[in-house]
Amino acid sequence: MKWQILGAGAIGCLFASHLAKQKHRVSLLTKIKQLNQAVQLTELTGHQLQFKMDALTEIQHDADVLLVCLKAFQVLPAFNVLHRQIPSSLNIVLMHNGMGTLAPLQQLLPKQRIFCATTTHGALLTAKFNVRHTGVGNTILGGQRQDKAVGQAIACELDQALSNSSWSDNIQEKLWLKLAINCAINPLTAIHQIKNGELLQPQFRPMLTQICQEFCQVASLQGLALTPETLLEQVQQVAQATAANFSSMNRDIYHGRPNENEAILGYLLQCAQQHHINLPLCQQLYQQVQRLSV
Ligand code: KPL
Repeated sequence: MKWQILGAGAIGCLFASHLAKQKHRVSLLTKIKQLNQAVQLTELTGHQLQFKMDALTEIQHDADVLLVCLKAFQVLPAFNVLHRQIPSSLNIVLMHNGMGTLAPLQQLLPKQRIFCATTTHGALLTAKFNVRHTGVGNTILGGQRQDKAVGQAIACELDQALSNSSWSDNIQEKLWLKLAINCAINPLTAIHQIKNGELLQPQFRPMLTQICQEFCQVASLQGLALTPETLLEQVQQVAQATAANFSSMNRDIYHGRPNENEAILGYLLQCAQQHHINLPLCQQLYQQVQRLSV
Protein backbone atom coordinates (compact mmCIF):
# COMPACT_ATOMS: atom_id res chain seq x y z
CA MET A 1 0.00 0.00 0.00
CA LYS A 2 1.07 3.56 -0.55
CA TRP A 3 0.79 5.67 2.58
CA GLN A 4 0.59 9.38 3.12
CA ILE A 5 0.75 10.77 6.65
CA LEU A 6 -0.99 14.03 7.53
CA GLY A 7 0.41 15.53 10.72
CA ALA A 8 4.16 15.28 11.32
CA GLY A 9 3.91 15.38 15.11
CA ALA A 10 5.11 12.61 17.42
CA ILE A 11 2.55 9.99 16.39
CA GLY A 12 2.70 10.92 12.68
CA CYS A 13 6.50 10.63 12.62
CA LEU A 14 6.37 7.42 14.68
CA PHE A 15 4.11 5.70 12.15
CA ALA A 16 5.83 7.24 9.11
CA SER A 17 9.26 6.03 10.21
CA HIS A 18 8.09 2.54 11.18
CA LEU A 19 6.22 2.12 7.89
CA ALA A 20 9.33 3.30 6.01
CA LYS A 21 11.43 0.84 8.02
CA GLN A 22 9.24 -1.95 6.64
CA LYS A 23 9.91 -0.57 3.13
CA HIS A 24 6.37 0.67 2.61
CA ARG A 25 6.02 3.65 0.31
CA VAL A 26 5.44 6.61 2.63
CA SER A 27 5.24 10.34 2.15
CA LEU A 28 4.20 13.14 4.43
CA LEU A 29 1.51 15.70 3.70
CA THR A 30 2.82 19.00 5.02
CA LYS A 31 2.42 22.75 4.54
CA ILE A 32 5.93 23.12 3.10
CA LYS A 33 7.23 20.91 0.30
CA GLN A 34 10.55 19.19 0.96
CA LEU A 35 11.70 16.26 -1.16
CA ASN A 36 13.79 13.68 0.68
CA GLN A 37 12.93 15.01 4.10
CA ALA A 38 14.84 13.11 6.78
CA VAL A 39 12.74 11.64 9.57
CA GLN A 40 14.74 10.43 12.53
CA LEU A 41 13.49 7.65 14.77
CA THR A 42 14.99 6.82 18.16
CA GLU A 43 13.83 3.33 18.99
CA LEU A 44 13.04 2.10 22.51
CA THR A 45 16.53 0.64 22.67
CA GLY A 46 18.04 4.07 21.97
CA HIS A 47 19.06 2.94 18.48
CA GLN A 48 18.72 5.78 15.97
CA LEU A 49 17.58 5.38 12.37
CA GLN A 50 16.97 7.88 9.63
CA PHE A 51 14.48 7.60 6.78
CA LYS A 52 14.18 9.87 3.77
CA MET A 53 10.69 10.55 2.52
CA ASP A 54 9.00 13.27 0.50
CA ALA A 55 7.05 15.92 2.35
CA LEU A 56 4.40 17.02 -0.14
CA THR A 57 1.81 19.76 -0.07
CA GLU A 58 -0.74 17.75 -2.06
CA ILE A 59 -2.42 14.39 -1.73
CA GLN A 60 -0.78 11.79 -3.95
CA HIS A 61 -3.38 10.65 -6.49
CA ASP A 62 -2.30 7.00 -6.14
CA ALA A 63 -2.03 6.88 -2.33
CA ASP A 64 -4.02 4.05 -0.74
CA VAL A 65 -4.14 5.33 2.82
CA LEU A 66 -4.12 8.80 4.31
CA LEU A 67 -3.22 8.40 7.98
CA VAL A 68 -4.42 11.53 9.76
CA CYS A 69 -2.39 12.19 12.90
CA LEU A 70 -3.55 15.76 13.47
CA LYS A 71 -5.07 16.95 16.73
CA ALA A 72 -8.87 16.70 16.70
CA PHE A 73 -9.39 20.46 16.31
CA GLN A 74 -7.12 20.53 13.24
CA VAL A 75 -8.95 17.80 11.34
CA LEU A 76 -11.94 19.66 9.88
CA PRO A 77 -10.05 22.83 8.95
CA ALA A 78 -7.50 20.64 7.12
CA PHE A 79 -10.17 18.71 5.21
CA ASN A 80 -12.06 21.87 4.32
CA VAL A 81 -8.94 22.78 2.35
CA LEU A 82 -8.11 19.28 1.05
CA HIS A 83 -11.46 17.70 0.27
CA ARG A 84 -11.56 18.66 -3.41
CA GLN A 85 -8.29 16.84 -4.13
CA ILE A 86 -9.22 13.60 -2.38
CA PRO A 87 -9.65 10.68 -4.81
CA SER A 88 -12.59 8.38 -4.06
CA SER A 89 -10.18 5.43 -3.76
CA LEU A 90 -8.29 6.97 -0.84
CA ASN A 91 -8.84 5.32 2.55
CA ILE A 92 -8.76 7.83 5.38
CA VAL A 93 -7.69 6.76 8.88
CA LEU A 94 -8.35 9.23 11.71
CA MET A 95 -6.05 8.80 14.69
CA HIS A 96 -6.37 11.40 17.42
CA ASN A 97 -7.37 11.86 21.04
CA GLY A 98 -10.97 12.78 21.69
CA MET A 99 -14.02 12.37 19.48
CA GLY A 100 -16.40 14.33 17.32
CA THR A 101 -14.59 14.61 13.98
CA LEU A 102 -15.99 11.54 12.22
CA ALA A 103 -19.59 12.68 11.67
CA PRO A 104 -18.73 16.09 10.15
CA LEU A 105 -16.01 14.49 8.00
CA GLN A 106 -18.48 11.90 6.72
CA GLN A 107 -20.80 14.76 5.85
CA LEU A 108 -18.04 16.52 3.94
CA LEU A 109 -16.92 13.32 2.17
CA PRO A 110 -20.05 11.13 2.09
CA LYS A 111 -18.66 8.51 -0.33
CA GLN A 112 -15.22 8.17 1.28
CA ARG A 113 -14.06 5.12 3.20
CA ILE A 114 -13.17 6.54 6.62
CA PHE A 115 -11.71 4.52 9.49
CA CYS A 116 -10.98 5.50 13.09
CA ALA A 117 -7.97 4.31 15.00
CA THR A 118 -6.62 4.71 18.48
CA THR A 119 -3.11 4.02 19.69
CA THR A 120 -1.46 3.77 23.08
CA HIS A 121 2.10 3.79 21.72
CA GLY A 122 4.10 6.50 23.44
CA ALA A 123 6.05 8.96 21.29
CA LEU A 124 7.87 12.22 21.88
CA LEU A 125 8.86 14.73 19.24
CA THR A 126 12.34 15.85 20.32
CA ALA A 127 12.80 18.21 17.35
CA LYS A 128 11.01 18.74 14.03
CA PHE A 129 10.82 15.33 12.25
CA ASN A 130 12.73 13.69 15.14
CA VAL A 131 10.72 11.20 17.13
CA ARG A 132 11.50 9.04 20.12
CA HIS A 133 9.43 5.89 20.71
CA THR A 134 8.81 6.07 24.46
CA GLY A 135 6.49 3.15 25.12
CA VAL A 136 5.08 0.07 23.45
CA GLY A 137 1.33 0.16 23.12
CA ASN A 138 -1.30 -1.13 20.78
CA THR A 139 -3.24 0.30 17.89
CA ILE A 140 -6.83 -0.57 17.08
CA LEU A 141 -8.57 0.32 13.87
CA GLY A 142 -12.21 0.01 12.90
CA GLY A 143 -14.91 1.32 10.64
CA GLN A 144 -18.05 0.31 8.77
CA ARG A 145 -18.80 -3.40 8.54
CA GLN A 146 -18.73 -3.31 4.72
CA ASP A 147 -15.17 -1.89 4.82
CA LYS A 148 -13.82 -4.65 7.07
CA ALA A 149 -11.63 -6.40 4.45
CA VAL A 150 -9.87 -3.16 3.50
CA GLY A 151 -9.61 -2.15 7.16
CA GLN A 152 -8.05 -5.47 8.08
CA ALA A 153 -5.47 -5.09 5.30
CA ILE A 154 -4.59 -1.62 6.62
CA ALA A 155 -4.37 -2.94 10.19
CA CYS A 156 -2.13 -5.74 8.96
CA GLU A 157 0.38 -3.31 7.41
CA LEU A 158 0.29 -1.20 10.56
CA ASP A 159 0.94 -4.34 12.58
CA GLN A 160 4.01 -5.21 10.51
CA ALA A 161 5.27 -1.67 11.09
CA LEU A 162 4.42 -1.25 14.78
CA SER A 163 3.48 -4.41 16.65
CA ASN A 164 0.08 -4.91 18.30
CA SER A 165 -2.10 -3.33 15.62
CA SER A 166 -5.41 -4.96 14.89
CA TRP A 167 -8.89 -4.53 13.46
CA SER A 168 -11.85 -4.20 15.81
CA ASP A 169 -15.49 -4.88 14.94
CA ASN A 170 -16.44 -2.48 17.73
CA ILE A 171 -14.19 0.55 17.35
CA GLN A 172 -16.73 2.83 19.08
CA GLU A 173 -16.22 0.93 22.31
CA LYS A 174 -12.42 1.30 22.02
CA LEU A 175 -12.71 5.01 21.22
CA TRP A 176 -14.97 5.55 24.22
CA LEU A 177 -12.55 3.72 26.47
CA LYS A 178 -9.69 5.91 25.26
CA LEU A 179 -11.95 8.95 25.71
CA ALA A 180 -12.55 7.89 29.33
CA ILE A 181 -8.83 7.57 29.98
CA ASN A 182 -8.21 10.98 28.44
CA CYS A 183 -11.10 12.54 30.44
CA ALA A 184 -9.57 11.23 33.67
CA ILE A 185 -5.87 11.82 33.05
CA ASN A 186 -5.48 14.80 30.75
CA PRO A 187 -7.44 17.60 32.50
CA LEU A 188 -6.12 16.83 36.00
CA THR A 189 -2.50 16.54 34.85
CA ALA A 190 -2.90 19.75 32.84
CA ILE A 191 -4.55 21.78 35.61
CA HIS A 192 -2.09 20.64 38.30
CA GLN A 193 0.90 20.51 35.90
CA ILE A 194 1.92 17.05 37.09
CA LYS A 195 3.15 13.85 35.45
CA ASN A 196 0.64 11.06 34.82
CA GLY A 197 2.05 8.94 37.65
CA GLU A 198 1.36 11.65 40.24
CA LEU A 199 -2.37 11.02 39.76
CA LEU A 200 -1.85 7.81 41.74
CA GLN A 201 -1.36 9.84 44.91
CA PRO A 202 -4.27 9.42 47.37
CA GLN A 203 -5.46 13.03 47.09
CA PHE A 204 -6.56 12.45 43.47
CA ARG A 205 -8.45 9.24 44.15
CA PRO A 206 -11.86 10.84 44.99
CA MET A 207 -11.72 12.99 41.85
CA LEU A 208 -10.71 10.09 39.59
CA THR A 209 -13.51 8.01 41.12
CA GLN A 210 -16.08 10.73 40.44
CA ILE A 211 -14.87 11.29 36.85
CA CYS A 212 -15.24 7.56 36.19
CA GLN A 213 -18.74 7.56 37.71
CA GLU A 214 -19.83 10.58 35.67
CA PHE A 215 -18.30 9.12 32.49
CA CYS A 216 -20.10 5.80 32.97
CA GLN A 217 -23.49 7.52 33.32
CA VAL A 218 -23.10 8.81 29.76
CA ALA A 219 -21.34 5.73 28.38
CA SER A 220 -24.12 3.40 29.55
CA LEU A 221 -26.70 5.53 27.69
CA GLN A 222 -24.50 5.26 24.60
CA GLY A 223 -24.82 1.47 24.94
CA LEU A 224 -21.38 0.82 26.41
CA ALA A 225 -20.93 -1.76 29.12
CA LEU A 226 -18.42 0.01 31.37
CA THR A 227 -18.47 0.11 35.16
CA PRO A 228 -16.89 2.93 37.18
CA GLU A 229 -14.79 0.38 39.09
CA THR A 230 -13.25 -1.28 36.01
CA LEU A 231 -12.76 2.12 34.41
CA LEU A 232 -10.94 3.44 37.46
CA GLU A 233 -8.69 0.37 37.37
CA GLN A 234 -7.86 0.97 33.70
CA VAL A 235 -7.17 4.66 34.33
CA GLN A 236 -4.81 3.74 37.16
CA GLN A 237 -3.07 1.17 34.95
CA VAL A 238 -2.47 3.78 32.23
CA ALA A 239 -1.29 6.35 34.82
CA GLN A 240 1.11 3.71 36.14
CA ALA A 241 2.34 2.62 32.70
CA THR A 242 2.93 6.24 31.66
CA ALA A 243 3.95 7.46 35.14
CA ALA A 244 7.02 9.37 33.97
CA ASN A 245 5.23 11.07 31.04
CA PHE A 246 3.39 14.33 30.83
CA SER A 247 -0.01 13.99 29.16
CA SER A 248 -0.53 15.72 25.83
CA MET A 249 -2.90 18.27 27.40
CA ASN A 250 -0.37 18.98 30.14
CA ARG A 251 2.23 19.80 27.45
CA ASP A 252 -0.20 21.84 25.35
CA ILE A 253 -1.12 24.02 28.34
CA TYR A 254 2.52 24.28 29.44
CA HIS A 255 3.66 25.43 25.99
CA GLY A 256 0.65 27.72 25.49
CA ARG A 257 -0.64 25.70 22.51
CA PRO A 258 -4.25 24.97 21.59
CA ASN A 259 -5.43 21.81 23.37
CA GLU A 260 -7.95 18.99 22.98
CA ASN A 261 -10.34 19.99 25.78
CA GLU A 262 -13.23 20.40 23.33
CA ALA A 263 -12.76 16.94 21.80
CA ILE A 264 -12.27 15.25 25.18
CA LEU A 265 -14.38 16.73 28.04
CA GLY A 266 -16.30 18.96 25.61
CA TYR A 267 -17.45 15.91 23.65
CA LEU A 268 -18.46 14.05 26.81
CA LEU A 269 -20.42 17.06 28.10
CA GLN A 270 -22.17 17.45 24.75
CA CYS A 271 -23.31 13.81 24.89
CA ALA A 272 -24.39 14.30 28.53
CA GLN A 273 -26.45 17.32 27.55
CA GLN A 274 -28.22 15.32 24.84
CA HIS A 275 -29.22 12.83 27.54
CA HIS A 276 -30.13 15.67 29.99
CA ILE A 277 -27.49 14.55 32.47
CA ASN A 278 -25.46 16.86 34.65
CA LEU A 279 -21.76 15.98 35.17
CA PRO A 280 -20.65 18.48 37.85
CA LEU A 281 -16.97 17.53 38.16
CA CYS A 282 -16.37 17.07 34.42
CA GLN A 283 -18.06 20.44 33.83
CA GLN A 284 -15.85 22.09 36.43
CA LEU A 285 -12.67 20.55 34.99
CA TYR A 286 -13.71 21.54 31.47
CA GLN A 287 -14.10 25.16 32.58
CA GLN A 288 -10.79 25.14 34.46
CA VAL A 289 -8.98 23.89 31.34
CA GLN A 290 -10.79 26.48 29.21
CA ARG A 291 -9.54 29.21 31.52
CA LEU A 292 -5.96 27.94 31.09
CA SER A 293 -6.31 27.65 27.31
CA VAL A 294 -5.01 30.09 24.73
O1 KPL B 1 -3.32 9.72 25.55
C1 KPL B 1 -2.73 10.22 26.48
C2 KPL B 1 -2.34 11.63 26.33
O2 KPL B 1 -1.41 12.09 26.96
O3 KPL B 1 -3.00 12.31 25.54
C3 KPL B 1 -2.50 9.44 27.73
C4 KPL B 1 -3.11 8.07 27.59
C5 KPL B 1 -3.13 10.14 28.89
C6 KPL B 1 -1.05 9.19 28.03
O4 KPL B 1 -0.39 10.30 28.49
